[in-house]
Amino acid sequence: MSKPVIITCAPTGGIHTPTMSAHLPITPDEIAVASIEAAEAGAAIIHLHARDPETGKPDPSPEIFAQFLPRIAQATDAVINISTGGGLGMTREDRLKAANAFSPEMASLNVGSLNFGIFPMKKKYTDWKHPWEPEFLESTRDLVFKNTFADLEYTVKELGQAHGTKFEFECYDLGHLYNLAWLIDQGWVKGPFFVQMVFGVLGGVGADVDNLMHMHTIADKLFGDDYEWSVLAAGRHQMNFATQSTLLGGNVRVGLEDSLYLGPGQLAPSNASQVKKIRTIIESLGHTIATPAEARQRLGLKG
Ligand code: KMH
Ligand code: ZN
Repeated sequence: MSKPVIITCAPTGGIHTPTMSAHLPITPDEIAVASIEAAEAGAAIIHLHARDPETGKPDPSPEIFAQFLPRIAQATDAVINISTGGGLGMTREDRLKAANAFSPEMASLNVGSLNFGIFPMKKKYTDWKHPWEPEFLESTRDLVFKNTFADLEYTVKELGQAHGTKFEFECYDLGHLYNLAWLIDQGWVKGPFFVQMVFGVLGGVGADVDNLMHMHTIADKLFGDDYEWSVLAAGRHQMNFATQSTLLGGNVRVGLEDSLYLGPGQLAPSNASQVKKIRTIIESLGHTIATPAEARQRLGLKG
């Protein structure tokens, strides 16, 4: 019998923009409500970014996080995971500000640099709500999502060692698994490791199930029994890949950060709708979902 599936929900992110969906949570109130609903629907971990409430632009200010984190913590038992990916163009100090301020149980760590092409999305939209949106998407044509070895060292020492925060290690390609193995070899991070494999980002590994199988095989070789793995896939691949992960004994991530859709041509009306959908799939395949307490125990979180 395989272990209960840990569902992570990422309600807003720093990639999709307000014009793309009216259901994308932007304000602290919207992010709080979306997170609470997602937790009630079965998400054990909530992966969080903040946005400027006026423009919807990704914003790393702890003052904005402070307007929704306590509400989520008060209303749910879900594990709070603060992104250190932030938004493209933020400095590494910006990216760590909120996690440093709130010392969460978990934070994301992007385990390598990559091109992060969001500009193809621009083609689908014409009537922009804010001028920053098309400019931001276009800027990704010539931007690297920078996560150098120095950045990785800084983050694991600043958060992992100083706060006891554990990481959602986001791996967008095979080489990123080896970067994580390098961090382990340095003695800077301790297991169990939570490896979030990311498929279908332009610049990262494609959403092909052979890639998933191979990354899983290599992660098994590198991390043995000392890791939990999870899968997220961008856009239309989201549910398919979450299902494949479930079938292979992995965990899943959904949320409007990764896909705005619930099904083909159907915008997701909420984050909870995606959590409910993957939960139904998981349970109909004969699996169960993990509670936050089970996730904490399996991932070795400080609680
Ligand atoms: N949007 C995901 C593909 C982060 O926040 O650290 C990447 C992500 C990055 O979740
Ligand atoms: Zn994120």
